[in-house]
Amino acid sequence: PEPSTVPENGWHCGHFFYRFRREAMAAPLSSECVSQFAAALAPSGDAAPERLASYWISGHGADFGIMVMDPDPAKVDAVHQSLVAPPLGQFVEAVWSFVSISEVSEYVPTIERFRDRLIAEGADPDSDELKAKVGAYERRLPMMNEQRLRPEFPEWPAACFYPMNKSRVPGANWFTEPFSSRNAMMAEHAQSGIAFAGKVSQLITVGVGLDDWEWMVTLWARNPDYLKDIVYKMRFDVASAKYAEFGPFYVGYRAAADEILDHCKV
Ligand code: 76R
Repeated sequence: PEPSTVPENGWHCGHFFYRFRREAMAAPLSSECVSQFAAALAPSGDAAPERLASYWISGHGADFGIMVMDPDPAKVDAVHQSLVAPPLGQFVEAVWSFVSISEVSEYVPTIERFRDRLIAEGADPDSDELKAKVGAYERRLPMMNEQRLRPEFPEWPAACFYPMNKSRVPGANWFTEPFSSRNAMMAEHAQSGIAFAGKVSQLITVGVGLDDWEWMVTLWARNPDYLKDIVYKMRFDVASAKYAEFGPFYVGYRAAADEILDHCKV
């Protein structure tokens, strides 16, 4: 392929978390800094990434966070650079970030595997019912893959972000398990997830080769209850109970630039 910074399939994804350096502020942010903040979170024209959402973050770990996606890695990083450029930059400090790319996981059933699974669950291979289910999946799959690769960000109020690995310790090494058993564990995992349809929307982006953890988990929820409910439920799935390792959790609430500044009293 031609050398390029644009992934062949997915989009670049950046999660950035910041604190306001109140210790460097003698007074509230100047109107110049406020404008810079607002402009950084609402880039326009050529600078506008395909997706950008901002959140105020609960707890002391960060004051606010942003999530950005675009085919061009420079457009994703430019949002961060616009926040930390002078003069605002002396008052804004990045505390954590994660670099990843969207993809369609190898465990997303192909049409063939979807059909095989229904048969394994007892469906009659020649039945009209099976054909109808496979047909419906075949029609939905392109849309579902579009949401995995180039997701719309739901406008829901609550969101939670955390990185994870699958363990490589003796007795629980995910990467030495055969595909068939990983696939079965991920099918159980997906069943748990589907129970939250309409309540939680998730995006799994990949950090392997790009950052310190293997995956970045983004959960958007209609209500924060569902964040704790889904993560708790999944703790009992073998894929998580036996193999998952987690990094820092950030929980936040959707907020525009002015709402973040208001909330943070800067
Ligand atoms: O993408 C799909 O919907 C297909 C099924 C599916 C896959 C392949 C799926 C469904 N997930 C997949 C892969 Mn998931 N997911 C997580 C977490 O906290 C924890 O214990 C785990 C963090 C949550 C909350 C979650 C939610 N998922 C993965 C992968 C592996 C990627 C790889 O190896 O390629 C990870 C690390 C991961 C982690 N998952 C779902 C959900 C939800 C809500 C669903 C159902 C989505 C739906 O409605 O279809």
